[in-house]
Amino acid sequence: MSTSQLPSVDPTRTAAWATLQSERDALSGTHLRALFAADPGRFARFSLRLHGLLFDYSKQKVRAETVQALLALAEQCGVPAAIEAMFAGARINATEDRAVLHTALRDGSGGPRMVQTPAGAEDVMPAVRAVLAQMRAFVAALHEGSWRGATGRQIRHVVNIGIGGSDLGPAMVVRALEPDWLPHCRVHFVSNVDGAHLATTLAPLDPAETLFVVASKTFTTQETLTNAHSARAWLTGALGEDAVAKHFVALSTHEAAVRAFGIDPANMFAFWDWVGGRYSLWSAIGLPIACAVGMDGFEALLHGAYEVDTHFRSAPLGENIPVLMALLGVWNHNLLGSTAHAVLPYDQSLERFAAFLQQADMESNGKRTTRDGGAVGWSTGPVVFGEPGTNGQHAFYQLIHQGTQVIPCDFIACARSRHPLGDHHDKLLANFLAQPEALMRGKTEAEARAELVAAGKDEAAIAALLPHKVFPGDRPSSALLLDALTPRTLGQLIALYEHKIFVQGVLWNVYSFDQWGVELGKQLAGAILPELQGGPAQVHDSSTAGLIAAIAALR
Ligand code: G6Q
Repeated sequence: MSTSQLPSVDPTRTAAWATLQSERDALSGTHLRALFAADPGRFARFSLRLHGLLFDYSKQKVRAETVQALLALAEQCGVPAAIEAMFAGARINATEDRAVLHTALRDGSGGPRMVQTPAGAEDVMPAVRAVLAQMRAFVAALHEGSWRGATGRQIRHVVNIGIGGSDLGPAMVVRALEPDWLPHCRVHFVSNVDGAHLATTLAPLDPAETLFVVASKTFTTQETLTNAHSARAWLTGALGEDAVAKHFVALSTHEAAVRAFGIDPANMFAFWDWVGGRYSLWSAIGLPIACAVGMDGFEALLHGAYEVDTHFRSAPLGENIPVLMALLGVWNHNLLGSTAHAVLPYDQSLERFAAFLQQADMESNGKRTTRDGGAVGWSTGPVVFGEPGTNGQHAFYQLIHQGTQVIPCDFIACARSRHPLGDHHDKLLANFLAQPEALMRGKTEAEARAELVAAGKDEAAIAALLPHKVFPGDRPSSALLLDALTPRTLGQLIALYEHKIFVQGVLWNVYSFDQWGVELGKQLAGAILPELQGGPAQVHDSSTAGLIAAIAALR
């Protein structure tokens, strides 16, 4: 294992942890309402601005002393050194012996960015810029029509075939940037090995106008290769073998496998082992984004992320938004005991954001082994979930308001809509503001009683209804307010969460950039497949064997 792994620190044995436990006890009898009432400057004290973006954490259950203790925890767990190690290209993904350098993909400084290799330090920027130039030329050719399909027709549909990190990020971004889509070319995503996904996507498309982007870092992923082979059969069935050259490109780190599939390496867009799958939308994996919004749009996305990278690397911890997001998450999860975290964008364009974050967060920090190979003695990583508001309000918010568990929420909104329509956006924002206020304040018995009296209820009805109408409040949330959802602000938003996740991994003393659980899934399905296809039976538990037999009987 690399010697440049991050040091292993038990967060619960730091002095700051003990202070935080005292803070928890000190705050336990104090309602968030009281914290607001006691300090008219609370919003100003607990909010930060960055390039037009506002982060408000004043509705978190903290006071100044709590924040000080959280910042001390970051220091004592080595967060500043870890940030620097990541940006310096150290091989901090120690279990895979790799650097973590997705920030280089969006580095707009014009300077070098070094990756530490066993042979010494190497500047990655010439290769990064070369791929960006290759992407720019390809996207221009596609949109201008100089890259045409095998029959000479212009490409109207780009189908990205990938899964996990090679799907979720680009799919989320393309969906989010719908107002920026260029005309004449639509981008589609196929990820699931369920044949329905490919079949229903291809059904309305014409092979002569369709280009496939096979996105796979390893180019060995079963689902992606299965979909890619079926897509190839669909294409060659209509246009012949020679059509592959004009209808398939690859995004990968694995040139030999791309060649073996039959894609000319000239049509391959490379990236590198220091780009983690779930952090790869900034790399060649972002090609479908560039196809959808153009290369200028893609570079604006990179620029937004670069602005946050600069902030993350240079801002003092107390003014550092991703660091504070991470620390508040640890406070809620480890000290206050919440087990879930809701991400609630009041923006329909961000309908895939929670799904993207689920992977980024839960695959990164869903770990139980410390950096020195021991068992963690603290909880790592809440369950992340979410849906756009206001839809979620009519579904699962009930549990957030009145359930027995406290679920901290991130409320995300844009001040301006890209789809202005009557007073829709005012109503959306009214809900974005009302929900966290209600979670914070709750509704006291006296307030609930007054409402019931005003509604004309008699005393018996009031007595029966009152316990159900009380809301405890004191439920924490943060707000992220953007100007409008553009490539640049979306880049900022994603990078904030990426760095939050990184800091939490440092605090929880886990390796955030491996994913052995994903690898396990890849192994297990590969072992069972031959059995489903008539191969010899293997030894399984009785449930798995029973299910295999039942499938065979049904087919
Ligand atoms: C991401 C994970 C995982 C990966 C997919 C696809 O961080 O490693 O989600 O992205 O399994 O892998 P390939 O890109 O290699 O096909």
